[in-house]
Amino acid sequence: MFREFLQIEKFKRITQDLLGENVRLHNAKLNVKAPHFGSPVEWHQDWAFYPHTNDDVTAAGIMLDDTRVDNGAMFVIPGTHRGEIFNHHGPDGYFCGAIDPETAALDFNQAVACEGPAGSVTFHHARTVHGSAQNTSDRARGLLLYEMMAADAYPLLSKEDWPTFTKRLIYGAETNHARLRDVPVRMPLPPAKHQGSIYENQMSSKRYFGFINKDAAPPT
Ligand SMILES: O=C(O)CCC(=O)C(=O)O
Repeated sequence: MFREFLQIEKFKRITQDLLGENVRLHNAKLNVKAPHFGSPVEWHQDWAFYPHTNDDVTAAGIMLDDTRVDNGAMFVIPGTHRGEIFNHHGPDGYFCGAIDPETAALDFNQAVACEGPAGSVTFHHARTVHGSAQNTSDRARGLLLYEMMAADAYPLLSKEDWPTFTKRLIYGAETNHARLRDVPVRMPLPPAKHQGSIYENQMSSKRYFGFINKDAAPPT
């Protein structure tokens, strides 16, 4: 079913308008925020997690529930995809998948909430700074994310074998031509101490959004 969604004509057309005919899926994931509990996602750029040879890289978010700020809508800071790649390392020097909100030259007041009825779809560039707050409402918030790139954007860091890699091609034709562009890159190295999902990576990061439910440990 998750693969079938990618073949919806309108979704495919918009994605190819953004990335070109040949597109690879990097990852698909479901971020579910339970009522009163669902964790924040600290400010970050997806590009910091998976730099490629060019930045024709985007993520589509499909809202599975009516989404408002109070149930944890994702915020984006417009225009940041044209700027620098922020440091996503903690004070210990390890990658932690989050920007330090106290030192980064970012105006968080410029952030725009991606709100909409269930079924709404957003696309954000991999260099766009984004994040989301805890779900403080009594409604769940599900966000299905497809991270995708032009097929000639090759990962700078990958241990994947060829059959697995090429299986991720979703539109058009495979290529072994890596298109190189002058893009800012900070390697996510040394790797996060807390491996796994973004929630785990960010466990050692400073908090902007905070976690209100002080008695409850954030999900791992
Ligand atoms: O679930 C969210 O609100 C944001 C998720 C996100 O940015 C991510 O998983 O990279």
